[in-house]
Amino acid sequence: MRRAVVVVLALGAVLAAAPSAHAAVRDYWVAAVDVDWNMVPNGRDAIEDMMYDASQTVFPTVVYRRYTKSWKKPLRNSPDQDLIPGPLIHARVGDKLRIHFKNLDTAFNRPHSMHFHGVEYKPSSDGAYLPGFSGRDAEVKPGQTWTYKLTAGKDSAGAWPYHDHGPAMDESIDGGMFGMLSILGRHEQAPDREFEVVFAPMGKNFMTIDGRAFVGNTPVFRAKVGELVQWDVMAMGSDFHTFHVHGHRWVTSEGPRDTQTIGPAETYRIRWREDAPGTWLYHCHVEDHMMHGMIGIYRVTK
Ligand SMILES: [Cu+2]
Repeated sequence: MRRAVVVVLALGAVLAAAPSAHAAVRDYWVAAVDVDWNMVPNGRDAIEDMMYDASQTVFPTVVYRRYTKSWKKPLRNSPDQDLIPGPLIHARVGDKLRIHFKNLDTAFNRPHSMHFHGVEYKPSSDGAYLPGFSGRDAEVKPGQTWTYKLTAGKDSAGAWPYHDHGPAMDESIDGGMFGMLSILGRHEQAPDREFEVVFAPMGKNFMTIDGRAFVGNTPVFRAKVGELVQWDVMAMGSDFHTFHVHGHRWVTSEGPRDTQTIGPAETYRIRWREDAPGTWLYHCHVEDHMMHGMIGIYRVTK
């Protein structure tokens, strides 16, 4: 009798771990929210030993924030990260996504939208403003809502950008209205750790990762030896970047790399089985970008 219970429990665990055979419908509740964002909360460039005043590092802007159903309560944008990039939207190939968007921007009072890369949708879920052609999906006015209906297709596995494509797209992207979709294959193993790295220039003088500049402000990513780690890398803005991680290599279609170029709205997903304990740096290897803040710490413990 007891043995039968154990078998049933074990089977239950296997079923829970395996991806569902049936495609899911995943609902995300997202809002455009105005915030005062600080790019350098500790006021310091630790490597150059320079200090910054809040008047140089804080600016008012609009960002995407995740909410509970019907926008009742704010949520963290992802379990591990809650900086400038909007909610990390997860799906598997075959899933349908319903992204319920509300514009809560009262500071700038601009219409906003969400435009998604890498997934299938009808024109009414494109979110791109074109005077005379686009509809309400492309200019959701303050206080209004729109639901974007997306499908993760056979060629949708990977990391993808989303961003404001409304009438104020340029200001919005400069200010951080972007985020990522993270899509796994139908039966692909999920990583143990997922790190979101978004390279973007901000303000007049800063080059940020996830909206933060300089070691001590940018995200500290953590993993343990043996874990499957995944880096979702993206660039937004008008610059190209070269993503580099110390002490590690990864395999691309052109062979092993430890530095890889990424341009505006491009994305890639890098994976490795972690085997190198220590405190490492990750950064953009464009020297000028690194000096202006695009650098952070990666901690691997045994
Ligand atoms: Cu760069």
